[in-house]
Amino acid sequence: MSAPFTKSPGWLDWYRNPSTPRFALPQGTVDAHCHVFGPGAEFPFAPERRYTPGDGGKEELFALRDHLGVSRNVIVQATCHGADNSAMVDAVQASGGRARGVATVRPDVTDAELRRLDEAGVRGVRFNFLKRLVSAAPKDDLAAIAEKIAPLGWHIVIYFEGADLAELEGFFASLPTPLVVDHMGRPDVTKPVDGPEFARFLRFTDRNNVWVKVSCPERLSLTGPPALDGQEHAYTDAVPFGRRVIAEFPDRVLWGTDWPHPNLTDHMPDDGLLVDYIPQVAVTAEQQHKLLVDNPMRLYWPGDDA
Ligand code: 0GY
Repeated sequence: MSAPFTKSPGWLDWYRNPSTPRFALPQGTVDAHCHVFGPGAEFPFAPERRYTPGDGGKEELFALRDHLGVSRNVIVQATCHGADNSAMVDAVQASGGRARGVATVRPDVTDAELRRLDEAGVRGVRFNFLKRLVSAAPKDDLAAIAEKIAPLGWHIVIYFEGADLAELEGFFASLPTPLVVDHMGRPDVTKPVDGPEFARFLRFTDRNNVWVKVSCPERLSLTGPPALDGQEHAYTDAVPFGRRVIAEFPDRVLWGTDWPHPNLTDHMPDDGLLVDYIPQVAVTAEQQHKLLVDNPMRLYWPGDDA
């Protein structure tokens, strides 16, 4: 069956033959930020979507997991599926307990639906503030969702651009659950790591209920991936930001691949090289173990052994 969807013009598909990482991930590593796209023929993309991706289904995600040496995944609802969580939930349920989910829900979601999602393995909702991805949701609606999910012990994943934190942080501070920030709050990595914008982000993070994904150097970087001539390190301009967050908040950082990497326009990362990026920012074995195993296990599989 072929997908009844046409990919957005210029869409870059995920990298088919990722290299084997040179960095050996610790046993029990969690990829705490990835998605599934469809397949569109089975799980149609949402009418309100801002992009139409190529398919990237659960079998391919699980194959990448095994290839990289990852143990578990956190599958975050992608905006191309709107608030229809079927593809994400199907993947979580097919994982045999090795995946958790983060959903998108509307303010009128019922308690019965939330319980169903919880039983399926969902542990949070995502609030997205990127105008190119979603129409702005009224803050009252988001607050209503937050009140509904808080009793389940879930958290809220927040996705915003660094420059928007000043306007949003009062609202974030009012939310009643732990917060998990996507991609380090998307700093402008051409600005100094010691500058006022990132200082604001670090201050915001300096409270106990905020976690940070040290993810997506490929999305933040302007210097880009390693050259084909074998340059040793990738995404060097993002490194100081990742290092700083991990050094300051070693017990509340998470890592993820972001596979299948939506909306990249200039290159598609080799996921093996994204793993090799990790020791550039988590520079000790202790930092690496917290980032990759201890922290995500505490948030998504509390009480379980890695
Ligand atoms: C990411 C980043 C992006 C897209 C989405 O759900 C999504 O569509 O998250 C983006 O375009 O920056 O985290 O995958």
